[in-house]
Amino acid sequence: MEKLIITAAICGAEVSKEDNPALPVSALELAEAALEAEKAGASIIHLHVRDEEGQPTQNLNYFEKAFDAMKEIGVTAIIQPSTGGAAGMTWKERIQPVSLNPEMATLDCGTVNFGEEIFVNDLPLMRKFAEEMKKRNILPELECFDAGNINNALQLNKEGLLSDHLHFDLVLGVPGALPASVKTLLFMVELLPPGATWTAAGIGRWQLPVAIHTILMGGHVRVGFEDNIYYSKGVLADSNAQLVSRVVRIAKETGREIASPSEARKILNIRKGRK
Ligand code: KMH
Ligand code: ZN
Repeated sequence: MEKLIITAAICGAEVSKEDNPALPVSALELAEAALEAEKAGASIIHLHVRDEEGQPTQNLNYFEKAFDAMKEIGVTAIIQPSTGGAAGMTWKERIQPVSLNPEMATLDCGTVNFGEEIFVNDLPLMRKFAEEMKKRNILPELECFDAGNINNALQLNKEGLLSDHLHFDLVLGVPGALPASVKTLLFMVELLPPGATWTAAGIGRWQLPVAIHTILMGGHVRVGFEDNIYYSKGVLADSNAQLVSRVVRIAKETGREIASPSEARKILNIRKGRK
């Protein structure tokens, strides 16, 4: 099996310090959390940013500050900004971090109910994101919250809007979208085209079981506070790195080695020339 790429989704847009005081929000906190997660075994940092009030924002300045802080303290992992932002943001707000020419960025592949809200990703919006990423040689991580989202990604691919290598993130357990279970994970994976790589992320209490099954199935794993703030039932996680470390321990016990950032770049076919 390929070495395991671990993505640390360190902040997200939906949780707050009230939910877990260890949530990183400032540029420095994000950078420190990223470095700690990388040292624990993460090779991708999925990045959302917050303003001074801790509210989600897609403002370029905040992304720039977080990128700079990460570079400054020695983060070498792939920094993957979100273009999803928070439900309700316009596409113009959401697309801002793409102009930093990151190696990767998320590309959300369909409209879904997202808790009490609707996360809007129609095909014309998806095309705009895909075109901009293609132009800038950014590898999109194709975020799929439900089975139909995979079809949308394949439609973009048919239209020539994606890169040669397709990389999916199967996000299972968002309230309103596809629930997490071994059956739904398998169902999603079987819909993927040959040659594609995939990561899976389970929301809330599904983070750990999805990670365990994914390790055994040969996929890659995403953990972190964006998707889950607990270490175990009723016990808050101390840090994103703590969640990454557990995945590393489990993977090693099963004989699956952990990919370094440069190995992750090779697996994902991230070409030189990206920032
Ligand atoms: N916060 C969610 C509404 C992404 O990063 O691209 C969307 C999200 C996906 O987190
Ligand atoms: Zn996200």
